[in-house]
Amino acid sequence: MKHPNITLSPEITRALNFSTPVVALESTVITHGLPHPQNLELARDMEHQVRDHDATPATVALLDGEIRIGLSDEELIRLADAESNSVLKVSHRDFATAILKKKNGGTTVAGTMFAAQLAGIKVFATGGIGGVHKESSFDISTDLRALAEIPMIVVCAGAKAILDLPATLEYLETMGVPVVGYQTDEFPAFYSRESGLGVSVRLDSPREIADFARAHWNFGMRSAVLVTNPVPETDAISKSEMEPLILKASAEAIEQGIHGQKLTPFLLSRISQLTEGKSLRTNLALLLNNARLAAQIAGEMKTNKQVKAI
Ligand code: PSU
Ligand code: MN
Repeated sequence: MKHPNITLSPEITRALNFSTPVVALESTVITHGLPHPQNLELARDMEHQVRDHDATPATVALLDGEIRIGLSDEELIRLADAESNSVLKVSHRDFATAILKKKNGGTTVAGTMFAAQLAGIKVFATGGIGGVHKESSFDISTDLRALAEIPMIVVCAGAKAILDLPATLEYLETMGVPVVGYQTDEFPAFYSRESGLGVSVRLDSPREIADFARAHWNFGMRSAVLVTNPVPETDAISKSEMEPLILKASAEAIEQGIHGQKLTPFLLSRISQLTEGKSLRTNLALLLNNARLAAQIAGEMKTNKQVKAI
């Protein structure tokens, strides 16, 4: 794949040329979603999880205005060490800014999907997708538009619980995005395994998910397949425990006038403080759990003989 602004690492080029499994990983979680030094450990651990399950990790980010797919350890360190106000949070509208001003940037779910599809990557792991915010129903993450428009399997632990989850699910339904529950009938709520909301289909194995995605795309659909993978029970925090803390953090955000790109990072870090770090551990656990499942799905996308280029 040749694109003037995109550079693939030699390892990713090889994996794509030989059609071996590749999993895209986002980098906003490194630059804006987690504190230092957990962000660097997480970035490395997610790559390990993917490798341990026989796929190649393709972390996507912007370095000096160049879109990079597949990073070296030095490059991961550069991103993780950057102060969050010196590095951009790159979604669709921000690519040109980063390219023109030669900036470093962490790509969001939407930004990562956009870059990964240009390289031909079909499977992507994140923590939780963005959605419709509670604080303002006009604050709708570009992640939802990307899910509507980009054919890719996106593995997450549901939408972040800080969001208006019913509105987020309604939006996905309107946009024709299937919401798969992995071994569950219930839409997971990021920190919690339960939300009281349903998924559009339950599937119980990576193989079934790969078959489902092929059926969706071979039939002509162009949207993503959103796979929701509940956080492991040992790391989950119950909905009833989370709810008052989320309400408190949300009220503080309104009081302090925090909105736009800053809202999600503010809420995540405030909730981590309010739970004395417990929610941070949950966030790390669900990210690793998603990397693992994504690698297994990527393996199934490649091993099944019916694979058809899309
Ligand atoms: N998952 C996490 N932590 C994060 C994110 C996902 O565990 O910080 C990031 C993703 O990059 C997602 C972004 O795209 O949060 C959503 O930001 P916003 O609500 O501003 O669109
Ligand atoms: Mn937003």
